[in-house]
Amino acid sequence: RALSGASGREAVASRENITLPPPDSGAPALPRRARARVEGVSPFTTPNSDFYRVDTGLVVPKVDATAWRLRIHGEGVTREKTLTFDDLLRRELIERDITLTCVSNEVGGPYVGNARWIGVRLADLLEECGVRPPSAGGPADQLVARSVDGMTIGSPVEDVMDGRDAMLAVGMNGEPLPFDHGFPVRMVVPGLYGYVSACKWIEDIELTTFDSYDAYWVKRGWAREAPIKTQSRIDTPKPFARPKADTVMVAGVAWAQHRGIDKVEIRVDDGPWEEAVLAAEDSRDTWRQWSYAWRATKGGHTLTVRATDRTGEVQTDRRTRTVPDGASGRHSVVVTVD
Ligand SMILES: Nc1nc2c(c(=O)[nH]1)N[C@H]1C(S)=C(S)[C@@H](COP(=O)(O)O)O[C@H]1N2
Ligand SMILES: [Mo]
Repeated sequence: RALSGASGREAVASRENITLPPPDSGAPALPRRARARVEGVSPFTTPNSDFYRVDTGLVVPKVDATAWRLRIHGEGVTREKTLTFDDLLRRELIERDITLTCVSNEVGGPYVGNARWIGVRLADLLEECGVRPPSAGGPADQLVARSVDGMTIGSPVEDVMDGRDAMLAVGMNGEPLPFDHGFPVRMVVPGLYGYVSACKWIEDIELTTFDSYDAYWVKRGWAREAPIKTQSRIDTPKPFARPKADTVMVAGVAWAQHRGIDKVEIRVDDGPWEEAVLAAEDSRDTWRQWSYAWRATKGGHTLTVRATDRTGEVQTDRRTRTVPDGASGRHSVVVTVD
Protein backbone atom coordinates (compact mmCIF):
# COMPACT_ATOMS: atom_id res chain seq x y z
CA ARG A 1 0.00 0.00 0.00
CA ALA A 2 1.74 3.14 1.18
CA LEU A 3 5.03 1.24 1.00
CA SER A 4 5.86 1.74 -2.62
CA GLY A 5 7.81 -0.60 -4.90
CA ALA A 6 11.29 -1.90 -4.20
CA SER A 7 13.03 1.17 -5.55
CA GLY A 8 10.77 3.58 -3.70
CA ARG A 9 10.95 5.84 -6.74
CA GLU A 10 7.54 7.40 -6.13
CA ALA A 11 8.48 8.02 -2.51
CA VAL A 12 11.74 9.72 -3.43
CA ALA A 13 9.96 11.84 -6.05
CA SER A 14 7.22 12.78 -3.59
CA ARG A 15 9.84 13.94 -1.11
CA GLU A 16 11.67 15.98 -3.73
CA ASN A 17 8.41 17.69 -4.70
CA ILE A 18 7.71 18.98 -1.20
CA THR A 19 8.24 22.60 -0.32
CA LEU A 20 7.57 23.11 3.34
CA PRO A 21 5.62 26.32 3.93
CA PRO A 22 7.15 28.74 6.43
CA PRO A 23 5.83 27.88 9.90
CA ASP A 24 3.06 30.07 11.33
CA SER A 25 4.74 29.89 14.69
CA GLY A 26 8.50 29.87 14.21
CA ALA A 27 10.91 28.52 16.79
CA PRO A 28 12.00 31.28 19.15
CA ALA A 29 15.40 32.62 18.10
CA LEU A 30 18.21 30.55 19.56
CA PRO A 31 19.76 32.53 22.43
CA ARG A 32 23.13 33.87 21.36
CA ARG A 33 24.89 31.98 24.12
CA ALA A 34 23.15 28.63 23.68
CA ARG A 35 26.40 27.26 22.28
CA ALA A 36 29.41 26.59 24.47
CA ARG A 37 32.45 27.49 22.43
CA VAL A 38 34.47 24.44 23.32
CA GLU A 39 35.96 22.06 20.79
CA GLY A 40 34.61 18.54 21.05
CA VAL A 41 31.18 19.33 22.49
CA SER A 42 28.18 17.94 20.58
CA PRO A 43 26.78 20.61 18.26
CA PHE A 44 23.66 22.23 19.73
CA THR A 45 21.63 21.23 16.66
CA THR A 46 22.42 17.72 15.50
CA PRO A 47 22.72 17.59 11.70
CA ASN A 48 20.28 15.13 10.14
CA SER A 49 23.15 13.06 8.77
CA ASP A 50 24.54 12.57 12.30
CA PHE A 51 21.22 12.13 14.09
CA TYR A 52 21.01 8.78 15.87
CA ARG A 53 18.65 6.25 14.39
CA VAL A 54 16.85 3.59 16.38
CA ASP A 55 14.15 1.43 14.85
CA THR A 56 13.27 -2.16 14.10
CA GLY A 57 13.25 -1.63 10.33
CA LEU A 58 15.61 -3.88 8.39
CA VAL A 59 14.50 -1.92 5.37
CA VAL A 60 13.65 1.73 5.85
CA PRO A 61 10.04 2.25 4.75
CA LYS A 62 9.78 4.39 1.64
CA VAL A 63 6.38 6.01 1.78
CA ASP A 64 4.92 8.00 -1.10
CA ALA A 65 3.68 11.22 0.52
CA THR A 66 0.99 11.68 -2.13
CA ALA A 67 -0.53 8.30 -1.20
CA TRP A 68 -0.02 8.71 2.54
CA ARG A 69 -3.04 8.88 4.87
CA LEU A 70 -3.37 9.22 8.62
CA ARG A 71 -6.49 7.95 10.34
CA ILE A 72 -7.50 9.10 13.83
CA HIS A 73 -10.10 6.96 15.57
CA GLY A 74 -10.94 5.07 18.73
CA GLU A 75 -12.47 5.61 22.14
CA GLY A 76 -13.81 9.08 22.75
CA VAL A 77 -13.36 10.08 19.09
CA THR A 78 -16.66 11.64 18.09
CA ARG A 79 -15.46 12.80 14.67
CA GLU A 80 -13.02 10.45 12.97
CA LYS A 81 -10.49 12.04 10.67
CA THR A 82 -8.44 10.85 7.75
CA LEU A 83 -5.76 13.31 6.71
CA THR A 84 -3.54 13.59 3.67
CA PHE A 85 -0.07 15.10 3.66
CA ASP A 86 -1.44 18.24 1.98
CA ASP A 87 -4.12 18.49 4.68
CA LEU A 88 -1.30 18.71 7.21
CA LEU A 89 0.63 21.33 5.24
CA ARG A 90 -2.51 23.49 4.99
CA ARG A 91 -2.85 23.58 8.76
CA GLU A 92 -1.12 25.90 11.17
CA LEU A 93 2.51 24.78 11.38
CA ILE A 94 4.69 25.16 14.43
CA GLU A 95 8.46 24.98 14.52
CA ARG A 96 10.21 23.87 17.72
CA ASP A 97 13.61 22.73 18.93
CA ILE A 98 13.15 19.41 20.70
CA THR A 99 15.76 16.94 21.94
CA LEU A 100 14.94 13.30 21.28
CA THR A 101 16.29 10.51 23.47
CA CYS A 102 16.17 6.72 23.27
CA VAL A 103 15.34 4.65 26.33
CA SER A 104 18.08 2.23 25.27
CA ASN A 105 20.74 4.91 25.64
CA GLU A 106 23.33 3.80 28.20
CA VAL A 107 24.74 6.42 30.56
CA GLY A 108 27.15 8.42 28.38
CA GLY A 109 25.73 6.87 25.20
CA PRO A 110 25.03 8.36 21.77
CA TYR A 111 21.25 7.92 21.38
CA VAL A 112 20.26 11.52 21.95
CA GLY A 113 20.00 14.34 19.44
CA ASN A 114 18.51 17.78 19.07
CA ALA A 115 16.65 18.99 15.99
CA ARG A 116 14.41 21.81 14.84
CA TRP A 117 11.10 20.19 13.97
CA ILE A 118 8.21 21.58 11.91
CA GLY A 119 4.80 20.07 12.34
CA VAL A 120 1.17 20.22 13.31
CA ARG A 121 0.11 20.47 16.92
CA LEU A 122 -1.29 17.06 17.79
CA ALA A 123 -3.57 18.30 20.58
CA ASP A 124 -5.44 20.58 18.13
CA LEU A 125 -6.16 17.67 15.81
CA LEU A 126 -7.30 15.48 18.68
CA GLU A 127 -9.60 18.21 19.97
CA GLU A 128 -11.18 18.53 16.54
CA CYS A 129 -11.85 14.79 16.69
CA GLY A 130 -13.65 15.29 20.00
CA VAL A 131 -10.90 13.76 22.14
CA ARG A 132 -10.70 14.91 25.73
CA PRO A 133 -7.79 14.05 28.02
CA PRO A 134 -8.56 11.86 31.06
CA SER A 135 -8.36 14.94 33.31
CA ALA A 136 -11.32 16.38 31.36
CA GLY A 137 -13.29 13.16 31.55
CA GLY A 138 -12.10 11.52 28.32
CA PRO A 139 -12.34 7.71 28.24
CA ALA A 140 -8.96 7.06 26.54
CA ASP A 141 -5.72 7.41 28.47
CA GLN A 142 -3.48 5.91 25.77
CA LEU A 143 -2.80 7.13 22.25
CA VAL A 144 -1.48 4.28 20.12
CA ALA A 145 0.40 5.36 17.02
CA ARG A 146 0.94 2.73 14.33
CA SER A 147 3.47 2.94 11.54
CA VAL A 148 3.32 1.60 8.00
CA ASP A 149 5.71 -1.16 9.12
CA GLY A 150 3.47 -2.25 11.98
CA MET A 151 5.33 -0.66 14.89
CA THR A 152 3.02 0.42 17.71
CA ILE A 153 3.92 3.17 20.14
CA GLY A 154 1.68 4.15 23.06
CA SER A 155 1.73 7.61 24.65
CA PRO A 156 -0.29 9.03 27.53
CA VAL A 157 -3.14 11.14 26.11
CA GLU A 158 -2.74 13.43 29.10
CA ASP A 159 0.84 14.31 28.16
CA VAL A 160 0.05 14.83 24.49
CA MET A 161 -2.76 17.26 25.40
CA ASP A 162 -1.24 19.09 28.38
CA GLY A 163 0.02 22.06 26.40
CA ARG A 164 3.48 20.81 25.50
CA ASP A 165 4.53 20.95 21.84
CA ALA A 166 3.53 17.40 20.91
CA MET A 167 3.39 17.32 17.14
CA LEU A 168 3.03 15.42 13.93
CA ALA A 169 6.33 16.45 12.43
CA VAL A 170 6.84 16.90 8.70
CA GLY A 171 10.15 18.77 8.79
CA MET A 172 13.52 18.24 10.47
CA ASN A 173 16.23 20.90 10.45
CA GLY A 174 14.77 22.74 7.49
CA GLU A 175 13.96 19.85 5.17
CA PRO A 176 11.21 17.24 4.84
CA LEU A 177 11.86 14.36 7.23
CA PRO A 178 14.64 12.10 5.96
CA PHE A 179 13.39 8.58 5.17
CA ASP A 180 15.42 7.22 8.10
CA HIS A 181 13.64 9.59 10.46
CA GLY A 182 10.08 8.82 9.46
CA PHE A 183 9.17 10.45 6.15
CA PRO A 184 6.60 11.72 5.49
CA VAL A 185 5.24 12.16 9.04
CA ARG A 186 6.28 11.15 12.54
CA MET A 187 5.27 12.00 16.06
CA VAL A 188 7.44 14.01 18.44
CA VAL A 189 6.45 14.54 22.07
CA PRO A 190 8.83 16.55 24.27
CA GLY A 191 9.79 14.77 27.48
CA LEU A 192 9.03 11.16 26.56
CA TYR A 193 11.47 8.52 25.34
CA GLY A 194 11.13 7.71 21.65
CA TYR A 195 9.60 4.27 22.10
CA VAL A 196 6.58 5.82 23.86
CA SER A 197 6.20 8.89 21.68
CA ALA A 198 8.13 9.26 18.46
CA CYS A 199 6.43 6.95 15.96
CA LYS A 200 8.08 7.23 12.54
CA TRP A 201 6.24 6.55 9.27
CA ILE A 202 3.00 6.98 11.19
CA GLU A 203 -0.29 6.08 9.51
CA ASP A 204 -2.81 5.47 12.28
CA ILE A 205 -3.68 6.94 15.67
CA GLU A 206 -6.03 4.99 17.90
CA LEU A 207 -7.36 6.29 21.21
CA THR A 208 -7.57 3.48 23.74
CA THR A 209 -6.58 2.64 27.30
CA PHE A 210 -3.37 1.35 28.87
CA ASP A 211 -5.46 -1.39 30.50
CA SER A 212 -6.65 -2.79 27.21
CA TYR A 213 -3.60 -2.55 24.96
CA ASP A 214 0.19 -2.99 25.24
CA ALA A 215 2.31 -1.49 22.46
CA TYR A 216 5.26 -3.29 20.82
CA TRP A 217 8.02 -2.59 23.36
CA VAL A 218 5.71 -2.88 26.35
CA LYS A 219 4.97 -6.46 25.28
CA ARG A 220 8.75 -7.00 25.44
CA GLY A 221 9.26 -5.87 29.01
CA TRP A 222 9.67 -2.12 28.71
CA ALA A 223 7.63 0.28 30.83
CA ARG A 224 4.19 1.49 29.72
CA GLU A 225 5.04 5.07 30.57
CA ALA A 226 8.53 6.47 30.32
CA PRO A 227 9.32 10.13 30.92
CA ILE A 228 12.93 10.99 30.08
CA LYS A 229 15.32 10.84 33.03
CA THR A 230 17.61 13.74 33.91
CA GLN A 231 20.95 12.92 32.34
CA SER A 232 24.29 14.45 31.41
CA ARG A 233 27.24 13.40 29.30
CA ILE A 234 30.89 14.38 29.07
CA ASP A 235 31.74 14.87 25.38
CA THR A 236 35.29 16.06 25.91
CA PRO A 237 37.85 14.96 26.97
CA LYS A 238 37.30 11.49 25.55
CA PRO A 239 37.86 8.39 27.70
CA PHE A 240 41.59 7.62 28.07
CA ALA A 241 42.58 10.97 26.60
CA ARG A 242 46.06 12.24 27.57
CA PRO A 243 45.73 16.00 27.98
CA LYS A 244 48.68 18.13 29.16
CA ALA A 245 48.83 19.42 32.72
CA ASP A 246 47.24 22.82 32.18
CA THR A 247 43.68 24.12 31.92
CA VAL A 248 41.64 21.39 30.25
CA MET A 249 38.18 22.28 28.99
CA VAL A 250 35.66 19.67 30.08
CA ALA A 251 32.35 19.97 28.22
CA GLY A 252 29.23 18.14 27.23
CA VAL A 253 25.47 18.17 27.22
CA ALA A 254 22.74 17.69 29.83
CA TRP A 255 19.05 17.03 29.28
CA ALA A 256 15.79 16.73 31.20
CA GLN A 257 13.22 17.40 28.53
CA HIS A 258 10.14 19.30 29.52
CA ARG A 259 11.54 20.03 32.97
CA GLY A 260 14.69 21.80 31.86
CA ILE A 261 18.25 21.81 33.18
CA ASP A 262 19.07 24.11 36.08
CA LYS A 263 22.62 23.16 37.01
CA VAL A 264 25.52 20.94 35.96
CA GLU A 265 28.37 19.99 38.26
CA ILE A 266 31.70 18.28 37.76
CA ARG A 267 33.69 16.28 40.24
CA VAL A 268 37.35 15.37 39.84
CA ASP A 269 38.13 12.07 41.55
CA ASP A 270 36.56 12.22 45.02
CA GLY A 271 36.78 16.01 45.22
CA PRO A 272 33.93 18.46 45.80
CA TRP A 273 31.25 19.07 43.18
CA GLU A 274 32.11 22.21 41.20
CA GLU A 275 29.59 24.12 39.12
CA ALA A 276 30.06 24.02 35.37
CA VAL A 277 29.19 27.01 33.18
CA LEU A 278 25.85 26.40 31.48
CA ALA A 279 25.19 27.67 27.98
CA ALA A 280 21.96 29.67 27.70
CA GLU A 281 18.74 27.65 27.73
CA ASP A 282 16.94 27.36 24.40
CA SER A 283 13.85 25.71 25.85
CA ARG A 284 13.12 23.20 28.55
CA ASP A 285 12.57 20.68 25.78
CA THR A 286 16.16 20.91 24.58
CA TRP A 287 19.48 19.83 25.99
CA ARG A 288 21.96 22.36 27.34
CA GLN A 289 25.64 22.47 26.67
CA TRP A 290 27.97 23.05 29.61
CA SER A 291 31.68 23.53 30.14
CA TYR A 292 34.15 23.50 33.00
CA ALA A 293 37.71 24.83 32.98
CA TRP A 294 39.68 22.20 34.84
CA ARG A 295 43.10 22.93 36.29
CA ALA A 296 44.42 19.50 35.49
CA THR A 297 47.25 18.03 37.54
CA LYS A 298 49.50 15.19 36.44
CA GLY A 299 48.34 11.63 36.84
CA GLY A 300 45.22 9.57 36.36
CA HIS A 301 41.86 11.24 37.10
CA THR A 302 38.19 10.41 36.95
CA LEU A 303 35.82 13.16 35.85
CA THR A 304 32.16 12.73 36.78
CA VAL A 305 29.19 14.88 35.79
CA ARG A 306 25.75 15.34 37.30
CA ALA A 307 22.84 17.56 36.36
CA THR A 308 20.03 19.10 38.37
CA ASP A 309 16.71 19.69 36.62
CA ARG A 310 14.33 22.57 37.19
CA THR A 311 12.22 20.58 39.61
CA GLY A 312 15.31 20.55 41.83
CA GLU A 313 15.99 16.88 41.32
CA VAL A 314 19.66 15.95 41.23
CA GLN A 315 20.65 13.27 38.74
CA THR A 316 20.90 10.11 40.77
CA ASP A 317 24.08 8.15 41.37
CA ARG A 318 22.07 4.93 41.41
CA ARG A 319 23.01 2.88 38.34
CA THR A 320 20.20 1.10 36.60
CA ARG A 321 20.11 -0.70 33.30
CA THR A 322 18.18 0.68 30.35
CA VAL A 323 15.34 -1.84 30.85
CA PRO A 324 12.56 -1.12 31.77
CA ASP A 325 12.41 2.70 31.74
CA GLY A 326 15.82 4.14 30.91
CA ALA A 327 19.33 4.07 32.38
CA SER A 328 20.13 6.12 35.45
CA GLY A 329 23.49 6.86 37.01
CA ARG A 330 26.29 9.30 36.27
CA HIS A 331 28.73 9.49 33.39
CA SER A 332 32.43 9.31 34.21
CA VAL A 333 35.50 9.62 32.04
CA VAL A 334 39.00 8.48 33.03
CA VAL A 335 41.93 10.48 31.65
CA THR A 336 45.66 10.57 32.20
CA VAL A 337 47.20 14.02 32.47
CA ASP A 338 50.78 14.16 31.20
N1 LIG B 1 7.98 3.05 13.12
C1 LIG B 1 8.89 3.13 14.09
N2 LIG B 1 8.99 4.28 14.81
C2 LIG B 1 9.90 4.40 15.79
C3 LIG B 1 10.75 3.32 16.11
C4 LIG B 1 10.63 2.12 15.35
O1 LIG B 1 11.34 1.12 15.56
N3 LIG B 1 9.70 2.07 14.35
N4 LIG B 1 11.67 3.46 17.13
C5 LIG B 1 11.39 4.46 18.13
C6 LIG B 1 12.51 4.72 19.01
S1 LIG B 1 12.89 3.48 20.12
C7 LIG B 1 13.16 5.90 19.04
S2 LIG B 1 14.29 6.24 20.23
C8 LIG B 1 12.92 6.93 18.01
C9 LIG B 1 14.20 7.26 17.30
O2 LIG B 1 14.00 8.21 16.29
P1 LIG B 1 15.15 8.49 15.26
O3 LIG B 1 15.55 7.16 14.65
O4 LIG B 1 14.61 9.46 14.29
O5 LIG B 1 16.29 9.07 16.06
O6 LIG B 1 11.98 6.50 17.04
C10 LIG B 1 10.90 5.78 17.56
N5 LIG B 1 9.97 5.56 16.49
MO1 LIG C 1 14.30 4.33 21.57
